[in-house]
Amino acid sequence: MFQDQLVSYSGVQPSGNLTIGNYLGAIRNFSTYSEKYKCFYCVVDEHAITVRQNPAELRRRTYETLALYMACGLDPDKNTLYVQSHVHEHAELAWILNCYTMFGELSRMTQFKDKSSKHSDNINAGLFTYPTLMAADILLYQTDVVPVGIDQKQHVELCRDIAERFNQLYPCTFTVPEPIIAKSGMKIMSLADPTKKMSKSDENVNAVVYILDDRDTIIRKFKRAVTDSETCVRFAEGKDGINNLISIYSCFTGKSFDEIEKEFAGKGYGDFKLAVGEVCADALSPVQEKFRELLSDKAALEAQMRKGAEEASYYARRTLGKVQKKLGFVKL
Ligand code: ATP
Ligand code: LTN
Repeated sequence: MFQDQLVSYSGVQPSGNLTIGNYLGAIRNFSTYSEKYKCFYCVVDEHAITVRQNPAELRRRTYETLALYMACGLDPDKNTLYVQSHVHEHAELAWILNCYTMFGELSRMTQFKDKSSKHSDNINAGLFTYPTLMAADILLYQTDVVPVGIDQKQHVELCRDIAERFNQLYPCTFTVPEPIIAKSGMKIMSLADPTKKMSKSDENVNAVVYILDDRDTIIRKFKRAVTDSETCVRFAEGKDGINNLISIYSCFTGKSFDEIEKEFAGKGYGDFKLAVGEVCADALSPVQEKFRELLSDKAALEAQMRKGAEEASYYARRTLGKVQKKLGFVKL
């Protein structure tokens, strides 16, 4: 909390084209906090380099991610939208928090285990200490709530542990944040392997629906989604593919699982897949249109980045100054 205002904070890596998992699990929910909270939403480019990135693509995706935040309804006058590397306090606080985070804690992070097995040729120290940089992001802004998909819950919990440990040694330094995980859309699964999370860095483009995919591509990808050998549309254990499609349909239409089962009673998987594709394409179409308009004006996006960085720096500077003082760093 900053000056009696509750704070919401989240981030997305510009590490690939954003997916409907990013949209339904995270970005779509961000704007619901704008009225009640002071909101900070960051494009976390420093996190993205824990995996090798092509510089030109990273730069392009940083602009695109900011434009998508805005296209998904985040008003830059009501939310602080900015790029992580523009606020140097993130990296500085991350170093300090590294000294208050245990090797064993970081070793238990499932994202580290997943990513180090996926990138076995590049298990760098940044990949290992990724969660302390994320904790720095969150704690710099005295954050109360962190809206994320369920895959990030473990990182937010570690952030809480770090904050509590720090507060015990140096009282009242940080607000201890809570993860907020939306009931629907918390984990959208891959269309090719519905036991795996849909992820923007998946090499199989057919496994993933991107926010910017055109209508025909979206419909084709849903048509090809892996399901099972039954024909009846119902949510049940072991039917991961259909369960995932029901969840997606529910997220886009607001209908309950029961209502969906009734709507498709007597119809086959083909009809259902087409309907999922159509509601998804309909929902994304206005986002895509706004995105194109925003991306065509790079100077305006840069002005937006500058404004966001200035706003964020003001808060980040205050918290970092407080931390440095508590630690005993000499202030000149
Ligand atoms: P990468 O493939 O590079 O690891 P990612 O697709 O997992 O990326 P992130 O940038 O790590 O995306 O995540 C941004 C936000 O989107 C986070 O809050 C994360 O929890 C959420 N998110 C990512 N994938 C999904 C998904 N499949 N379902 C629901 N939420 C998701
Ligand atoms: N680790 C997150 C992205 C992220 C984030 C954050 C989310 C970086 N910093 C702070 C919430 C709060 C991810 O991979 N999705």
